Amino acid sequence: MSGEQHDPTDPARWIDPATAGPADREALRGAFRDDFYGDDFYEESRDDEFGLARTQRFRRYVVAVIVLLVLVVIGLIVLNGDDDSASTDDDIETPTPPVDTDDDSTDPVNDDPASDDDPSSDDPEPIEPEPEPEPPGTTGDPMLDEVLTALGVDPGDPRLRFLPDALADLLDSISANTPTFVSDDVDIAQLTEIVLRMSPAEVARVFNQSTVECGASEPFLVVCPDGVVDMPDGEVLALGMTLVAPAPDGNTEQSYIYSAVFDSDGDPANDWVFNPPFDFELFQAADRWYELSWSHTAQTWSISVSQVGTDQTIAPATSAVRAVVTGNHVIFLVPRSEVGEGAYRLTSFGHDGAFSESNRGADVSGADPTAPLTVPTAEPIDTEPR
Ligand SMILES: [Ca+2]
Ligand SMILES: [Ca+2]
Ligand SMILES: [Ca+2]
Repeated sequence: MSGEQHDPTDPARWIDPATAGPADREALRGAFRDDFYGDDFYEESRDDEFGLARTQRFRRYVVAVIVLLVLVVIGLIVLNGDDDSASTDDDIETPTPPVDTDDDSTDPVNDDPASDDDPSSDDPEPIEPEPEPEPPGTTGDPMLDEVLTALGVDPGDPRLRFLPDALADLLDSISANTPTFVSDDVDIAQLTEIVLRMSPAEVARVFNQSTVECGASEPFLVVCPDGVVDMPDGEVLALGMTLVAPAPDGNTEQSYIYSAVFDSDGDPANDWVFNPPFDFELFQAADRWYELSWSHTAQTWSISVSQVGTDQTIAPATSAVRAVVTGNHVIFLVPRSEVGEGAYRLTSFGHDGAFSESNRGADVSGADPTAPLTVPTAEPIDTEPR
């Protein structure tokens, strides 16, 4: 390349168009090319000056675009590579269980037990749903349910023992007689046998702090003997009879005696022996009895407690007994401590107030009063507030 500069003002470069031949014109065009595009371009583009010039610029653009694209691609690769590495890390990373930084059970230095008990710093304990309380059961008799609930017993408890008694099986205290007073409020239809097991707190709550208050009339009648003492804790026998008709509360024509009788010591020496001709004497073979009486003349309920001696003497006894009267039910609540094993019989008796042979009738648990007393076999139930 010449590097030669062309002077456009040089008169030598001017030609006379009238005389200039093709060679002169060519020389002139060459000079202009050099002026506009330089010697290099002239050298390189002598075959196709303008096309090659555009090609050179185009190449520069292409190179620039390629470089830009390469940079963009590299950038994308770098960015994508970071994402890939992150996801790869995630893929291969083994999850680490959360560390309880407050757990000092293995840290001999930090032995502050209070810190472990801080619910705000520990993972929350899974909350166990409160079990739904079992709905109370029922005996099918709302009045009996009410008494059982007051005693702290679920009326649906399967340990309650219900024993049927024959209907219309009244008798007289002389087996040869036909009863002369026959009434549904004497006829026992069902027996209830429950053994309550009561803590000091429970006997206090139920018997000695007014839940089953002596003298109460609502929601059921509670009858106690004169000089009644506090119910001791331990087992309490709840022995009931369900009559065919409601108990005669308020009856003005007839008197009644409902009784629970026991062999209180298992010793036959003091058991009551009937006097002839009363071979169906209701209390035979028992040495202690609890008599709940309705007096139609006094219009009162009362309980007397009697103990038989070895000489067949009958003496009043101090007791914690309660009797509940409600609807068709008469229920005796007798502390086990007063009756030993508690071999028992329940009796019902209606009379005219004078035990007249012409106006009396009775029923007993079981077929007749010559049958042996029966020991309660119900499984004890721990009472609780309900
Ligand atoms: Ca009966
Ligand atoms: Ca005895
Ligand atoms: Ca009977």
